[in-house]
Amino acid sequence: MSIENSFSLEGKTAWVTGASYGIGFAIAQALHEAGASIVFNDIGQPQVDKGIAAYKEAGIPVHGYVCDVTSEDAVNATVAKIEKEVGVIDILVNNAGIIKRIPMIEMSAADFRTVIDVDLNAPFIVSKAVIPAMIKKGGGKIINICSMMSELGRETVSAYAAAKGGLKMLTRNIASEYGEFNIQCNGIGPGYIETPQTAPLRERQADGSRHPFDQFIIAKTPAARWGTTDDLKGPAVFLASAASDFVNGHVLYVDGGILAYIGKQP
Ligand code: NAP
Ligand code: GCO
Repeated sequence: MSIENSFSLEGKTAWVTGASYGIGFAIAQALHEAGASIVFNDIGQPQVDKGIAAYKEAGIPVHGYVCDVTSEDAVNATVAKIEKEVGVIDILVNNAGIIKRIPMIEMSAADFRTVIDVDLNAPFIVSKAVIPAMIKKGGGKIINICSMMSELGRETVSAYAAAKGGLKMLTRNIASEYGEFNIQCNGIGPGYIETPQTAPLRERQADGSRHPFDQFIIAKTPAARWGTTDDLKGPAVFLASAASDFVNGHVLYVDGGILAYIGKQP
């Protein structure tokens, strides 16, 4: 296979969960540009409609579905619809995710459970729903969107770190259990990326100065910048394509070097 063809996704169907905007939208754009048919979902029709409009503006034909990924019934029904209306899912990107930034001892068990539900239980539910058809088809690709918090902790994100740490191990376990069926399950671990999810960490201060956390991340990142969703496009195509057929159970950190760096001396 030529190196160019090994990165092609022509003829493949890709489902990127929670991809109305943000990282999921960018990954869907990249998979489309590599040739895949794109499916996405969101938790309500207004959000799906908004996403469809955004994809249309970007010139990307998509299939949008209302689906709360924490609901096994909703996920199973959506997979059946996708398989009927689009085709068997060749590439699954478990992107949908939330964060609640609350000091642990102030966090309710309900809030903790909600984050675990979306960020860890949902990737289990969705992966479980798509793997049988991948096996029948002769293989597939699963990409779990992990995090710096798959490796590191920090104040106020206990539930998120627990979920993303678990997601790293779920990634390794799916790779272990289904690798023999030509299913590769890997993770992408974005660093700090400019999206709505991190907007509160980048807000300008009243005096116009940068947010203290913004300055902290710049000092912790060798690239001395926040990532953009474009930085994730190439890694996503690599892990979704035949170019990574012998890569399994790996988390590819796209972090500008944060995990390698002690941080710039103040
Ligand atoms: P975002 O801007 O907050 O977008 C999250 C998306 O997930 C939204 O479209 C949201 O839909 C959807 N979603 C949330 N709960 C859902 C549910 N129960 N069912 C279906 N869809 C749901 O987040 P992002 O920054 O793009 O992050 C995307 C993924 O990357 C997340 O897993 C996040 O943890 C991870 N990540 C982000 C960063 C970063 O720096 N931004 C770094 C590392 C990892 P609604 O609009 O309806 O809420
Ligand atoms: C936070 C941020 C991070 C990023 C990302 C880093 O509050 O620390 O939201 O968690 O979202 O996960 O990789």
